[in-house]
Amino acid sequence: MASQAPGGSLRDDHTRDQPVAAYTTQDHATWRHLFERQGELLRGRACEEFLDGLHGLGIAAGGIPDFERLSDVLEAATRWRIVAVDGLVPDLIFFRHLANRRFPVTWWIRRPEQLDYLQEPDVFHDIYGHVPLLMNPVFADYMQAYGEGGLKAADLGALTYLARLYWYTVEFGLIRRPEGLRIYGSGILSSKGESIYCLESPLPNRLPFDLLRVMQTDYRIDDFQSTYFVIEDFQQLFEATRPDFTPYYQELRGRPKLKPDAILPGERIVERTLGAS
Ligand code: HBI
Ligand code: FE
Repeated sequence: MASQAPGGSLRDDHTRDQPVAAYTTQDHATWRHLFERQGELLRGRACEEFLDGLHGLGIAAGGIPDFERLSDVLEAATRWRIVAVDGLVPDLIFFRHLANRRFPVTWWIRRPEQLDYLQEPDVFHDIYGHVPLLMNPVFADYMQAYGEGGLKAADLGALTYLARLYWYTVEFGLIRRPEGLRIYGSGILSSKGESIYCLESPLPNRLPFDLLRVMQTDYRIDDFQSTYFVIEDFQQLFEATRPDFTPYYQELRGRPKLKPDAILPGERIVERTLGAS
């Protein structure tokens, strides 16, 4: 990472104070570049809720934002706050933060040579990709329910299934709108190439969201997705997480894992409708 290693100590919940002094001018320039590039791309591609959240947070192109300031705005809207972490944290720690309406945000930013791709989340992916939708009350409740579900899934040895749900919704989800498909997944919103590919390429399958089908489907972490799942609205996601998942996990244990590009007999592909449908 370009930012210098932070000074302060790491707390036992894997959080630290955001090391704002560690950011270099290059780091802020990298933020500006990514922010402006995605801003151009996402008009007409990102869902309105994302654009409204980004605007509501007052995140500027200027440079890497202050997490405490963003948390004050976010907390007033949906009672979420941001906590700074060094990168991916253990599942249980992650779920516990989500269950308490704390979103873990990696504090450092990618190097200039990583502008188009990096494996693990950095501050641009987490702040720009994830935080704006936490301003939406329904999605904010879904994310807390997901965290609570994760703690239960851990007890049931069912984390693989729940990781797929996170991947195909929070990270790579699409939503259907009268004017066409729109993006809400953070992994797409923070990626130049995938913001275009997910809506316009004929290659990937786009399937209607189905909870069990999602949790049965494996995913790729090193390339664009082979399948995107399309929801009708965030309420559908939130409702899907209401029931106790124990019987779902039971059912899934009896089903084979599906490859990322699988299509089952009779499955309906959602059409690529760009602009007026
Ligand atoms: N940690 N900081 C961070 N960010 C994530 O998105 C994250 C994580 N740990 C685990 C994890 N995601 C995945 O296992 C989710 O599917 C839960
Ligand atoms: Fe993410």
